[in-house]
Amino acid sequence: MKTVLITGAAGDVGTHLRRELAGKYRIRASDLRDLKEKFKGQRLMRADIAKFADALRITRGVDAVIHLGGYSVEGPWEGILSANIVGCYNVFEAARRNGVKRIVFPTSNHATGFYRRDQTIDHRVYPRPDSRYGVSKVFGEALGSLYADKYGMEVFCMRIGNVNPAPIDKRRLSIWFSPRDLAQLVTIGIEHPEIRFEIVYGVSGNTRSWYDNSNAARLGYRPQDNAETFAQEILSREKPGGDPKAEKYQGGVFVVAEEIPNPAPLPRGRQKRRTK
Ligand code: 15L
Repeated sequence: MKTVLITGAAGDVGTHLRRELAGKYRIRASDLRDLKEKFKGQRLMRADIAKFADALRITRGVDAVIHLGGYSVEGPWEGILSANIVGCYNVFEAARRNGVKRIVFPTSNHATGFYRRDQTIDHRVYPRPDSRYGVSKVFGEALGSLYADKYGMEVFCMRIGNVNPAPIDKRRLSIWFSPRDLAQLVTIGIEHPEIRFEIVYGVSGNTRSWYDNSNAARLGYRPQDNAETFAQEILSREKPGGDPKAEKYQGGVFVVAEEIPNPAPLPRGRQKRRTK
């Protein structure tokens, strides 16, 4: 059985993934925080990926890394810089030094959030980040490309939409990613024998999708869920209005917001240095 490190394992996506992959892989769960939900055989390795020594410690002896750790929304530059730029670099570099070849990098729809909602984009479009957070995800994709080309690492980038048991609003009808589809795509990222560097969209088979996800299909992805099942219910409670710019672009409020409440707090001691 493969040993798989999940960074940011205490977050929502990490928790869904740990539940879905339990028993399939030996999961090493790493986070700054306590795990809200615990699953049999999964132990926490507490780490701050902004510290290189921690990144080296957690990546030792694993077969693959799923690097979820970091800021998961728009926020102050300092938090993004340390968790998503420095932290991401540390995880890639530590994995390389420890001889870990395979990295699954969950990037985000916010790497391309400034494409309009009337556009369909595929994995070859140039990035159009909608936030500092989106820029940090583009950085991670670029780093993955460098580590694949220069060091022969195998990097699978998933531009994730929104992971939830069900879509939560109209925008998410286009980008919803069910937990079981997430697990299927991540498994492809870990197991596919021919990954060098790939970008795919981490979304279910949604009728209203903004993505041509043919690259994921080429690698064997067959989503089982479609947000359309929930469309009537979601649309009936959707309130009209909203910021016209947010409504126009795929990234929604990320295209206008300077900060969105962050589910992953900064490590103690760094909080005072937050800037707005
Ligand atoms: C993301 O990238 C975030 O990590 C997540 O919290 C959601 O905000 C999601 O995008 C989204 O666009 O709904």
